[in-house]
Amino acid sequence: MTGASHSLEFYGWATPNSQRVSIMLEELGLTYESHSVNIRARAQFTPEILALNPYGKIPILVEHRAAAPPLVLFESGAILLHLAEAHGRFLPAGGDARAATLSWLMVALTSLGPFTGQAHHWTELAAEQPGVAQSHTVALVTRVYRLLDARLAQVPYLAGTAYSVADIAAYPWIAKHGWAWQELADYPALAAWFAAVGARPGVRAGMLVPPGARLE
Ligand SMILES: N[C@@H](CCC(=O)N[C@@H](CS)C(=O)NCC(=O)O)C(=O)O
Repeated sequence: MTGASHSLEFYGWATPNSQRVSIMLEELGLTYESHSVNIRARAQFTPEILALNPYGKIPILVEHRAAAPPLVLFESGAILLHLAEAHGRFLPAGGDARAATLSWLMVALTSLGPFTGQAHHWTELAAEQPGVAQSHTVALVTRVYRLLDARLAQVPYLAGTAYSVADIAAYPWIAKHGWAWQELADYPALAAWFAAVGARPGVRAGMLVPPGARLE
C-alpha cells in the first residue's frame, strides 16, 4: 500500500495499454487515484495531459513523493518495469529468470500490442479497408499468437513457472483478439492461460479501470 507521503495518480481509459498498468496497480494492491482520459473524445490532447506526456498518449502514472518532485511516467512498459522494480514483484531481480521475463515482456510490448493495434485499424477503424493491409497485419498477429500458444503449451506463464509483467503486458491485448480476427479456440494453450490469468482478482479489477470507461 502507498503511504500518505507517496501517492499515485493513474491516467487511462478502457484500452489495452492502459489496462496493463491498472492490472499492475491492482495486482500490487496499491492505492491510486484514477483519472479518465477518453481517447475517443480526444482528451489525450488536452494541455493537462500533454504536460504529463508530450506524446499525448495514455497510460500515464504520476508518483507524488515527499522528498522529491513528482515522478511522471508514460509508456506502459516503462511503468510496468518501474512498479515491478519498486515493489520487487512480478520481475525476477536478476539472472536467467529476469532475462527470460524481459524477452517475453518485449514480445508483448513490441509485437503483440503494436501489431494488434495496427490490425484493428485495418479491420475496423479505417475509412478504407484494403484487403492487403488487413491480411498483412492479421498475419503478423497470427504469427505472435502461434508463438505464444507454443510457449504456453510448455510452461504455465510466458516467462516460465512464475506469473510476471510479461503476462500482465500480454493479457489485455489478448482480450482484444477480435480486433485482429483471431479465435482463441484455435490456440488451446493460449486460451487456457487467458482463462487462468483472467480469473486473478487483480486482473479482473484492473480491466475495469477507470470505472465506467468504454472504448466503443
Ligand atoms: N507505446 C505506448 C502506446 C500508448 C498508446 O498508444 N496508447 C493509446 C491507447 S491504448 C492511446 O493513447 N491512443 C490515443 C492516441 O494515440 O492518440 C504504451 O505502451 O504506453
